[in-house]
Amino acid sequence: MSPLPDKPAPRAAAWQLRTGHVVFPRRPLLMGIVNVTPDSFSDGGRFFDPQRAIEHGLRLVDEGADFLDIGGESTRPYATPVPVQEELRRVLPVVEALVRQVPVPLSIDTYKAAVAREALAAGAEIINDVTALTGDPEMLDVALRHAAGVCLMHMRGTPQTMQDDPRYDDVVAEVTQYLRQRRDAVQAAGIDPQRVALDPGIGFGKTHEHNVRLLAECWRLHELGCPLLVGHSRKGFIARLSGDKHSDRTAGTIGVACSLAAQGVQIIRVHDVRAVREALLLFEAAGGLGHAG
Ligand code: HH2
Repeated sequence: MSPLPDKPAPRAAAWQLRTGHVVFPRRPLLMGIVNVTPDSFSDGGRFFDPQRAIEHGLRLVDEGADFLDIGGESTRPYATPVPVQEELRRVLPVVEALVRQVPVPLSIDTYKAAVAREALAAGAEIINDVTALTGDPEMLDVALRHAAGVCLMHMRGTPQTMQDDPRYDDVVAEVTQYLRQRRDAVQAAGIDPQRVALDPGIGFGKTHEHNVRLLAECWRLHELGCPLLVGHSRKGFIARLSGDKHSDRTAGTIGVACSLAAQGVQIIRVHDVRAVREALLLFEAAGGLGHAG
C-alpha cells in the first residue's frame, strides 16, 4: 500500500458527465437528495409518492442544488433490498419528469444495471453507485455504453452486513487504496477517467471514529486525481458527536460541510440544500477558503 501524502495534491478541476461538463468553483457544489423510498434513514416515506418526490426535486433546485440524486432503495444499515421492477417503478417517473423540468444534471443512486440503464435512457447524466460498479456484473457495460458520469463509493460489505464490527488498520489508507483500485479497474475497462468521481462512503461499513477520521482527512483523497463527493448529510455520527438525540442534524451537517469546503471537496450530497448553500456562501465570503486562488 502506498504511503499517505502529507500535503494536499491539486484538486480535479472538472467532471465529464454523459452530455454535460461540470467545472468546479472553489466552493463545493451541492447534490440534493431525492429519496423515493418508504424507509430512508432520515426522510423515509416523505417523498415515496412520485409526485411528492418530483415536487421535492423542484424545490431543491429552486434552493440552489447543482445536481439531484434520485434513489429508490435505502442503503441504510440492515435495509431490505428492493426488486428491480419496484425500484424502476419508484424512480423512473421521477427521473422522466425532472429531466424535463430542471436544468441541473440528474444522478441515479443505484447499484442495479437495469435501473441505471433506464434512468440514463430517460436523461440522467450520472450513475451514483454505492458498490463502485461491483454490485451488478452488467453495470460497467451500462456506464460505458451511455458514457455516464460515475461516482464510485467505498463500502465495506453490504448494507445488510456493513455495520457488523467494521475494522481497519488505517481507515484513510485503506479507503484510498480501494478507491484507487476501483478507479484503475473502471479505467482499464474503458471508462474515461474524466468521468469518474470518488466518495469515501461515510457510514458505509465504518465506526463513528472511522467516519470522523475520514471526514477530517478527506483532502488526502485529492491525490487520486478525481473529483470528490461526500455524503455525510444528517448521518448518525452527527448526533453522537453533538450528544443531542433530538437535533434534526442540520447544524452538524453544515459544520462538516464547511470543513469539507476548506479541504477542497468538490461535491457534497445533502438533504438541506438551502441551509448548506447559505452556510457555504458565507463561509467563502468570510474567508473560510483561505487567501489562495
Ligand atoms: N449515502 C446514502 C445513499 N447514497 N451515495 C453516495 N455517493 N454517498 C453517500 O454517502 C450516500 C449515497 C445514504 O443516505 P440517504 O440516501 O439519505 O439514505 P438512505 O440510503 O437510507 O435512502
